[in-house]
Amino acid sequence: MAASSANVESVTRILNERLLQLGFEVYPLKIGWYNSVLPPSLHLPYRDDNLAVVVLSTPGMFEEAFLPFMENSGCKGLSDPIDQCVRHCVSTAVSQCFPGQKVDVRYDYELLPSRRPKFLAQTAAHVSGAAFYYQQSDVTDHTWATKKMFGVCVHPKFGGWFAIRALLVFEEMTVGSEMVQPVPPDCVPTREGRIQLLEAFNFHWKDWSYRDIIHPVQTYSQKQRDYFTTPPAQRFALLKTWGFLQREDERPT
Ligand code: B12
Repeated sequence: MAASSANVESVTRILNERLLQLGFEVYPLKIGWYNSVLPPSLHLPYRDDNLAVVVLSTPGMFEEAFLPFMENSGCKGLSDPIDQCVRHCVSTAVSQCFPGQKVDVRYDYELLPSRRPKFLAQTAAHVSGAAFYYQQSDVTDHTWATKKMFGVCVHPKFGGWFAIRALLVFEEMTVGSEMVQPVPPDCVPTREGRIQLLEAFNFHWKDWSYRDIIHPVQTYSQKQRDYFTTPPAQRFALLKTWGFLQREDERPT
């Protein structure tokens, strides 16, 4: 099918109708915005004017999507339960909202055969305007010498209390020049703030202080904190203490 002009507002509205109540947010972007900041080896193999949507999970996702997913025994096998839940929510929304449309859904945890991630989540979040991506290059005259500091996105409402989960590429939908690239809110504008943020994310990420670099409107609930501070291998045992995974065929061995 030839590419057809997309109504960006209607695509985001339809997705939001399904996903907002599950604790996700969606932000549209053009593939060209993403590819233009990356070297050719990391480009997505689509047209510059192809429509894509980046999907974030907010603090609400745990209670609004994950616990009900576990309750309904949606979790099967040994792969990460949160990843299974996100995949279930996003793929169901896409197939029900856009039946017959070619949509390439890429998840944050998926790797290409080259071992590279299937998409760079932080770059996608930044160019869509969802969350500013603070990188080493955003701090002038820093003192980290030759050390590589990993960058981190900050959401204007949730600070660091969110995750970037998926990129949907609408292979048959294009958008025109009327779609203007939004600038993400620069919520950490000072040099000192950016140094504090990057140091917290790189050297103390386990204490989660980087998440509070701005005053967030909502953070993870105590139950969600308990889940994410539990090492991944012990999360199945924790889920059992919460009454999930009780049926024989769902119990990991
Ligand atoms: C591999 C990986 C890791 C690795 C390596 C980290 C890294 N950044 O390379 C390890 C295991 C160390 C790691 C650890 C963590 N990670 Co991690 N990780 C990833 C993953 C899967 C891929 C990142 C990657 O390989 N990037 C490749 C490098 C080369 O990209 P880059 O540094 O951004 O460089 C590009 C940009 O600079 C771009 N570029 C150039 N110029 C410009 C200009 C502009 C304006 C822009 C926008 C871009 C741009 O070009 C460069 C490439 O050429 C992502 C998910 C994903 N699919 O993206 C999560 C991700 C980055 N991790 C995340 C997190 C939270 C963590 C941890 C805190 C653990 C956790 N999950 O709780 C720790 C903290 C880091 C630390 N201190 O160790 C989050 C970050 C969320 C956020 N707010 O930003 C992500 C996005 C996962 C998610 N689902 O949300 N991680």
